Amino acid sequence: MNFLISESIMKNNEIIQKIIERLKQKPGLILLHHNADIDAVVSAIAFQSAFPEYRIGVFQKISNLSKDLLNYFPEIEILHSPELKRFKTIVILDTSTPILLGMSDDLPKDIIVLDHHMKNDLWGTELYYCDESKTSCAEIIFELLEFIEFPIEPKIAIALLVGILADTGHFKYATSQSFVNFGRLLELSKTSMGNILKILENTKTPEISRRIAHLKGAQRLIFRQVNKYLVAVSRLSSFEASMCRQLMILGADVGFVGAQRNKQLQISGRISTELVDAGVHLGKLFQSIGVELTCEGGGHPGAAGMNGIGDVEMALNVCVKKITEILEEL
Ligand SMILES: [Mn+2]
Repeated sequence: MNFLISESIMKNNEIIQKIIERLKQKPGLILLHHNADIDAVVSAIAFQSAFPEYRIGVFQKISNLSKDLLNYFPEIEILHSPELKRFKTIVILDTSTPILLGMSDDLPKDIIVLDHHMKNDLWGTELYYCDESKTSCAEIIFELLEFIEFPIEPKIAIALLVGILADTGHFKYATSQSFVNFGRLLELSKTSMGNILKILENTKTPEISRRIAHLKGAQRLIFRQVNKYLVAVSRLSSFEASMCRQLMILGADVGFVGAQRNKQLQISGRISTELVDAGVHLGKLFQSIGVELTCEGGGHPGAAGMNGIGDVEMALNVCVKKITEILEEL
């Protein structure tokens, strides 16, 4: 037994064995959240390398950054709005709740879910492995491949490295285990750190639509000061998560960006690492606001989101009110 095998995999050995058994039923589909980010896409690429009879699918679209990354993996094909019935097994990666799949079809009962966001009971499947201690889904897939002793090719290692780098925010949210995994993958990748950084750097094309969204978001920005903290809020119809990052760059300690799409609301949020270190967990905050507003909320301590039916203006007000209460206590 490999002594480096993740503790979490060992602790959940029973469920992992069941998942491995279920994966034998082919053909299968690897399903990603809509607007699939880099971590989701590289996780799918690595997963597919070990399970070639699985296709990769997404409802709606993958993110623009992921599209750029796929230039490095021209052989990868992504199915758009795949017909679920065609597949015997469905594996959902990097997706914390069903609504994030962006689809209306009913999911089969025995789907497999592999995730690293906040654990919840919305999936209704027994084959749910969620390791919240991981800063990327890429690490979960890496550990799983190691566990089944699948030989990881350099190109797959590169994909996973890019995923870890992206989801840890260039290691800002990395744990010691992320570094262990990163180091081992770097060795397997037979390439340099510089090259990995370059790949991720090249995927950052701020296309004009994104830059226009940022500038509009800046125009509509409002903020308030709570003790020594700055809370900034804006509204856009797209690129909310990206705008949230811009708010942080501008100096906000907390950023919320909301979008209203017909009856649907979507809110992205971020808080500074200082607030995370002080014990604030934005994912948990969104989860509790979600319960109150009958939306689905969740995510990481520092970056999280919420969506559902409702009025975004009202929901943003609730977010600001709740975070203000927290900040006043600090
Ligand atoms: Mn992820």
